Amino acid sequence: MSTKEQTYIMVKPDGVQRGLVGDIIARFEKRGFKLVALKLVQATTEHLEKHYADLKGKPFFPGLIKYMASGPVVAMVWEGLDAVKTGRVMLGATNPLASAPGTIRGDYALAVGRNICHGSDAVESAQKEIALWFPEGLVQYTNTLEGWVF
Ligand code: FUP
Repeated sequence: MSTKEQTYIMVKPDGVQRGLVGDIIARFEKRGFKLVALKLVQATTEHLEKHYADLKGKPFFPGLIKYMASGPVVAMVWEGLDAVKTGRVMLGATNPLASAPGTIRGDYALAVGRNICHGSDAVESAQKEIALWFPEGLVQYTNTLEGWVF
């Protein structure tokens, strides 16, 4: 059964610098997800180490943190039916070479270490990531276009 969820989606520094923010936002808007939080952030290494705590110890971890701290990221929360799973489908596989055309990574990326965007991989991690990136809370509003955006 599909349920209304919130997911944390982030445009990484390469996505911001390549001018892909608008395209990525447009894809989530057009699909029918509701934007409930959005900001441009220059993250500290400490903050990024918390975000990627599960990957600490991986050989690529230091390079990943350096990449993610190399410029601002766009932090967003999108809400809608099966937002976590559907968001990951829209992003494509972690390794862009394995991402299908039509996905964000499949259309714009080649290297796993420059894969443009992040999306929560489970409802529990989405909740943790949303709390980490938006401690101030989300924006509450009602969408009047009933039946389109849930
Ligand atoms: P994802 O959930 O798709 O973000 O994938 P992971 O949590 O496994 O990896 C997080 C990030 O680490 C990826 F987006 C890119 C980076 N990474 C590498 O640089 N090399 C790898 O072999 C795996 C991941």
